[in-house]
Amino acid sequence: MNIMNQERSSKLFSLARKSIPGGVNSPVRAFKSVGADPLFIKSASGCRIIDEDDNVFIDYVGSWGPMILGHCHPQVIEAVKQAVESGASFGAPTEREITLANMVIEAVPSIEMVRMVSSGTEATMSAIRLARGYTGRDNIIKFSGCYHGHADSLLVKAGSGAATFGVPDSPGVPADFAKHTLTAEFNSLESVRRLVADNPDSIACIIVEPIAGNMGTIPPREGFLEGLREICTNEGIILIFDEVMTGFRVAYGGAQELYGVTPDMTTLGKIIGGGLPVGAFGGKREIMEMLSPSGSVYQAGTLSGNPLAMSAGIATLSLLKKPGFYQHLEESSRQVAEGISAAAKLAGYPIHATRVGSMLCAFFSPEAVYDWPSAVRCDTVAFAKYFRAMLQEGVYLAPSQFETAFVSAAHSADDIEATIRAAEKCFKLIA
Ligand code: KE4
Repeated sequence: MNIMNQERSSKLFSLARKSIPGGVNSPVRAFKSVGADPLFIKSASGCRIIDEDDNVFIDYVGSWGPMILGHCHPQVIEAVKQAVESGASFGAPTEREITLANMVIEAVPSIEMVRMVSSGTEATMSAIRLARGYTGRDNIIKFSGCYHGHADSLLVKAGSGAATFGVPDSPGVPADFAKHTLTAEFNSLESVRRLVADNPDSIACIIVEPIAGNMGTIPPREGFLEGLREICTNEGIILIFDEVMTGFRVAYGGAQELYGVTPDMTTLGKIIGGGLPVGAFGGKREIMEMLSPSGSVYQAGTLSGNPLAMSAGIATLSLLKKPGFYQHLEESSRQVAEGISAAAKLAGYPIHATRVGSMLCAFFSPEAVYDWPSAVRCDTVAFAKYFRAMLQEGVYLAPSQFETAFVSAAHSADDIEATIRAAEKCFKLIA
């Protein structure tokens, strides 16, 4: 196996660590969990990224989800170029914001009104505040292994033992704050029912990734989402689908279209910005109109609805709307997933493979993975070895067992073939 040259990336990484904590602007990029130094990327096109040492990779991270069209789609580039020539930001309302808002509302029927922000974290943080303001309740329920960004109320892990209250999952989160976040198990309605029974009339919302994408890719079990819907309806709890990752990814109308379950609020991000910083949260009109300035729940943002990001989002969604887009993506994603599973089987290495649309994951575990406790039993050392070997073979996977791989419309049959050949070599290495 050729050992690729990483000289310039290594030099840049040591430079970066002098001025940026950990040398990166988001922790997972540091490649810490896969025992390697990060590659510094200088350009990308289609499904390929090129690092500072001119190594070329087939990219399955896609900027963690936004690049569903592939990198540098000409129509997205052109839209952003045109927008920036008229001004980068005004801090005033623009027509583009109405256009993208209406595209989102048309795509996702449960969204009657939507507010644009600049990240998924802002979207979930604001949606939770709005749910608390609308219900007058303080507690929220999230799920182990689900990630909704880094707002204080979401950096919380399940309380120890039988304690239902959350405890901080990061220094800097006050215990008084964390105690309002209750943690259930993904795919376990029983764990939700227990928390609701133990905390009557005090839960403002349940926030869930309808397809968990931040502990690897874990689909909802039959009846799980429907059960959450029923509990929320019966208890007056706001059901928030965090579709920052799944929105416009698994269907044009997101996971709620795929599974036919309607939340009260939805958070979005990633794809709706086409690679530029965007988040959004939306839902029922009566809830959304409680937001300032029409209502009393405060939320704001200097660059919310930024014209460049709106332009990239409008161009992206216009292309996703085209007939046949998701059918094509489904077929190529199926080929990638089946090819990687066959490669593991050929090498005699047991994996548990999951896929929903163009979100996929190979769990390095001989047993089924359906929640955080089963995900955390994966062999992360073996995954790290596989990741490094795939990198050497020119395939850029997410640098963590607990992430999702994304297929884009730009992944060709040849790219998929090359990926599968690489997987065959790499699984043999670790078997
Ligand atoms: P951002 O604040 O990173 O834009 O979005 C937070 C977020 C919210 N909800 C879901 C379902 C998400 O997946 C995310 C962010 N996803 C991670 C990737 N697993 C972002 C990558 C990173 O943190 O660098």
